[in-house]
Amino acid sequence: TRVIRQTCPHVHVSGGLSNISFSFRGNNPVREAMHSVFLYHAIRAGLDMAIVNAGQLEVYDEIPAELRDAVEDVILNRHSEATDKLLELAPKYQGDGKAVVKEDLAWRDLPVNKRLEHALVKGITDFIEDDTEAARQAADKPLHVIEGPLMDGMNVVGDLFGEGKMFLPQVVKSARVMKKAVAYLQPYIEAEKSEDTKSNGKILLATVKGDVHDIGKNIVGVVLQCNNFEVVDMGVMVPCAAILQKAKEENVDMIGLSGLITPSLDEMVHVAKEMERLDFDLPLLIGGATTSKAHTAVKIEQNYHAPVAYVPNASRAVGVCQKLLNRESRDIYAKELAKEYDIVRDQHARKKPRSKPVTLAEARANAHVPDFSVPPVTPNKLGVTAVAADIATLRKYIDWTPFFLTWSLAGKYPRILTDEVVGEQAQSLFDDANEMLDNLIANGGLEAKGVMGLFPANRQDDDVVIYTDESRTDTLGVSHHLRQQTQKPKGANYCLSDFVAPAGSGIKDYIGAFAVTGGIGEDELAAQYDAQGDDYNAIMVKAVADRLAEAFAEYLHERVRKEFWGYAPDENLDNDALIREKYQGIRPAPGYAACPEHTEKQLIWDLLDAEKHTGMTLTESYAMWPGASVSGWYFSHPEARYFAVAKIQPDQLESYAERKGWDLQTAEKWLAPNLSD
Ligand code: B12
Repeated sequence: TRVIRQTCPHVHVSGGLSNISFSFRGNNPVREAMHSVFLYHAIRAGLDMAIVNAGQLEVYDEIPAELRDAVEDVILNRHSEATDKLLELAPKYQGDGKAVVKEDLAWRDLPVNKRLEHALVKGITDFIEDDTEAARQAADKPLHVIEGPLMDGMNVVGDLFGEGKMFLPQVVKSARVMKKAVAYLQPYIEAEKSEDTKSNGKILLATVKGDVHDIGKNIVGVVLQCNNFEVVDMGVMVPCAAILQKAKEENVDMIGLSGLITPSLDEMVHVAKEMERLDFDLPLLIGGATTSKAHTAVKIEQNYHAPVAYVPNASRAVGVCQKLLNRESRDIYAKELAKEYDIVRDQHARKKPRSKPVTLAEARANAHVPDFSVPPVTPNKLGVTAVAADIATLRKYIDWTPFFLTWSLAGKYPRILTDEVVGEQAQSLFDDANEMLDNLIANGGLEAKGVMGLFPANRQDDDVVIYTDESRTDTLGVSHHLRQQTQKPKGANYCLSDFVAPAGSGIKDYIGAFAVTGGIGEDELAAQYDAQGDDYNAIMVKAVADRLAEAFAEYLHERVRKEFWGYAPDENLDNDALIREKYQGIRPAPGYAACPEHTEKQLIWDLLDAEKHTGMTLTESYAMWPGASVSGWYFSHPEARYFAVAKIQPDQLESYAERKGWDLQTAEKWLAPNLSD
């Protein structure tokens, strides 16, 4: 690895780790020790990524010295008898790693500081109050327990995470232990009215105005706290002025912004411009699913003189924050960033579209023309229907794969549970999520609500006119769509409206709309967990609510096909087939690639009276509250399919603006992600 990195500095190195320990299958303690030792040395030599079971990794410093030496001799090929020695030693450590850990309470005999460190590293809450009390009695002041052994323990966690020796769910569990200890000490600290603790630095985190998503931000907050940063978390939908005022009040060292949907990108640009206008000099961190290095370089960074760092994930956040804290390293890092962004901007400017643009007229002439010889099925239940669903029902419709991604564990469910690399960690998370679902079903706390509507409709150019009734004379609303605008030598230039029969054709067609949430009560539950210092479950409840929202969308779509619209009454698919979309029809969601323009959700709200039926609301950026929500359209035609609109041209921008009744500037704002810069 070192030679590769030295010879080809821009080359990255990755590899599957388990291969090195294959001959020790059945002996997990030895395998885990081999993985940890290999990672420890390989990361130092420049390894960028390894494929490894995060739950099957011993912490390097905690491998018994005898075993570590023997493993190191083999991995580093330190002498000719290394293999024989390890083979000799291995049976001593034979046994199920899990059972060993469970039974081994030897750490309880360690001095209290070491017990606290062990509990933090291993995420064990069982004895934390007793140990914290013991540490408090031994300390001069309760605050010293935090500043001393607890911070020391968290520094170990932070270092291990930074070195790739611990993984995200483990770190979030460590944070829970820390918070429990701090909560235990709080009354004693307050009684003494002692001063604040000293941290590495203070970071303000906020999800920008108009956006409601906070799982990613909260994960970043936990990871930063584990590295002894003080986090001022302002929550979601935070206006720029409030962020900047708080930053001053709290005298923070940097500001971190988060956002999930594209309208949040503009808000981030606004915050950067305001920081410049108001003479701020704090570094600005940019993160969240919709952000990117390219957007940060092209749209944000140039508006603000101080460092602006795009941070792709939580594990990168610590390193970036550390570099930005100290003036000297900040200046060096700022130069690196500036250089990197110059390159990104240059690449962006020179980027040519993969296929040539066509005019809107040409694209329309190459529209998809579905076969309407079989007339569309008339829905069994036209109009608006509120639909309730209990969590026990929705649970059966959950697609679990994205749940693991939320926790940075990659792999497809159910295979991920037995995966050689991440299996154990995935199983443990899965068990925790199911325990939470059992609790929610038994005790309530989280509610799912939904509404759907089916309406007479016909296509009018690229839009779909939705009628009040079958007479098709009065318009209830117009659903606006965008058409693909690049050359398609082999296929059509798709637009969602293509899948609806045109007005004037005499064909009676229909469209559906839906809005569902799995998150009524999620904010309150998360706040309760937060108040108990339990970040792990605060994040877990939102991750579970997100799954329920998507499950609800799946469940409702099935009922629409079989019952409410009834165009596929005999459909009989299991959850796996549903996840693989083996059914007729689609349910594109505004914001996704086939209908990327977010304001269209307002029409869905108006058509369905969604707020009245579900309590769901839209923010000024058209994010839905609660966060765990999905909305979209139903198209029933057998040829209906998903596609990406991608970049559009000025003629379509103008046409869309006119159809929406917008000026060009407004159209440019909402269609920004689909316009060439
Ligand atoms: C799961 C998911 C959902 C879940 C909820 C996700 C959630 N609560 O975060 C549900 C099903 C509810 C959902 C709904 C919707 N979604 Co969605 N969703 C996703 C998906 C598949 C994964 C997102 C995720 O959970 N990632 C895991 C979390 C942990 O990662 P993260 O939030 O990015 O955070 C990490 C980093 O970004 C970073 N980070 C985050 N914040 C910060 C802040 C700082 C300061 C720093 C340093 C770092 C940092 O660190 C975090 C941890 O590593 C993405 C696609 C994708 N692959 O990203 C689409 C995606 C985010 N969704 C999208 C859309 C459009 C929607 C909907 C509008 C669709 C609709 N009409 O219903 C709704 C909006 C919901 C609402 N309430 O308004 C778009 C958003 C972009 C856009 N076009 O606007 C995406 C990108 C899909 C796409 N390709 O178009 N979605």
